[in-house]
Amino acid sequence: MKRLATFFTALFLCVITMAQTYVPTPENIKARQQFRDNKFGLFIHWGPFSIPGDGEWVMNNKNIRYKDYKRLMDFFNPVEFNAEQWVSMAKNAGMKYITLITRHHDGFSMWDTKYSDYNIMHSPYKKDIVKLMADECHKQGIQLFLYYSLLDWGRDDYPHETGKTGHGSGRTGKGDYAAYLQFMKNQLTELLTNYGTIGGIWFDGHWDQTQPEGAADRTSRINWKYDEIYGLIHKLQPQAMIGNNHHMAPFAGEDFQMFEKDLPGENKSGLSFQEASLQLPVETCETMNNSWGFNITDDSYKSVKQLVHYLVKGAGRDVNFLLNVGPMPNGKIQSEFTDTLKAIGQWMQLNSETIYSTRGNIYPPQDWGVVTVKNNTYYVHILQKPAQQGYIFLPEFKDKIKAASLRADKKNLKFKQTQEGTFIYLDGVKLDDIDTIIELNMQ
Ligand code: JFZ
Repeated sequence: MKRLATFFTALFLCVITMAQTYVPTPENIKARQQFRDNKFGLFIHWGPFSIPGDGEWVMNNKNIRYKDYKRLMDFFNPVEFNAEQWVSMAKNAGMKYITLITRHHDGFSMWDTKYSDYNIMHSPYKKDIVKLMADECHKQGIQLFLYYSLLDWGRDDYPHETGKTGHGSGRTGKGDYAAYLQFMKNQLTELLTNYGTIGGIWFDGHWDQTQPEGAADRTSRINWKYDEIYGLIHKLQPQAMIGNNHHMAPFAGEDFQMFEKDLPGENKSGLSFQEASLQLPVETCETMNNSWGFNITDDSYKSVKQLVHYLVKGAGRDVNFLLNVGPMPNGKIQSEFTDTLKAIGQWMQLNSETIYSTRGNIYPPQDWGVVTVKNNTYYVHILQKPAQQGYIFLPEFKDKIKAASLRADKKNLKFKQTQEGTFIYLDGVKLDDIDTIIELNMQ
């Protein structure tokens, strides 16, 4: 009797919460697991903003009026663009998904949209880039995520007067969020209807309507009505994962959390004050140099080692890595990027087993590196020379080890497990310049 009462109370509570909160479908839950397994993706910032070679914020930063800026559409003719090459490049780097800019803050739509004339079909190129990429991704079996800006520097209906950016665009008058929201819903409906299965939507621009990151007040000056936007997406493609680069704890209806240019716990970017979600998958994005969109003067390229370290450190924290390229306006990707991606791919060829489908956050990051885990195997990644000579120490590590070996040559390693933690002896081990991986077979 008592059990029955408990059952009905539980059922009642379930019904109440279901009415109020988003319950992801089984497909969506599966997509989240897949996302965690995938670990590594390619971010692509590309569009007419690439033409001036000054990053994707050029319109805002140079205060270019929209009526002048729009002319870029007339010169966007990326005749060298080859979707097959881009997708192969990503796959060869070991990436499992691509996140493509479909419309950035400058408002240009990279697909054949009915809802704005400022789109790729009105450029001399006249080919739907989202379609070309979607078809190729599906063909090569790699997931496609779509970046979509909530902020628009050109449209009159975007609530620009309360926005932090885009004030040099020459807009007067007041925005009309109801109209703008309808526009976004129309466009998102196209993106989630005409391009096959989509991995997810990567929203950006929320921060335009808030105090700067780091301020105590995190409220937005407009009500974005995310329940309507997210509801629409989940209705059209329930498995599609929604993420929003608002730099806060996830909002209701979101399926993953993102960080920008930081691992959780760091805040080098000044954008990452949020705590990492313990429920949702987490992703962090980073640039190959210091720019998202093509920047002709930016040659501060990160090394293969730095980028592999970022990937491994992310995996150790259970965080995906979305690595960006900003292709050139002609559709080619500069050799500095392609060479680095190739080298990362070579590292992945040998070591991806210690990354894909592993889970992190099982053991806290140490000065020397991180641990990733899959089934009964722990992968100890030594990224920095350990403080002590001849061994590494894993404080508090008490899980029982059966055998330890150096992954590179399968050589067995001695270890000792004590009250304080675990010692793994590195007798005769030559540390790898990027990552020395030790495999622990657990009892
Ligand atoms: C955003 C975009 O503005 C940028 O162009 C790029 O697409 C990146 C991945 O995401 O970056 C931000 C986000 C927030 C702020 C600045 C840049 N901010 O709060 O000042």
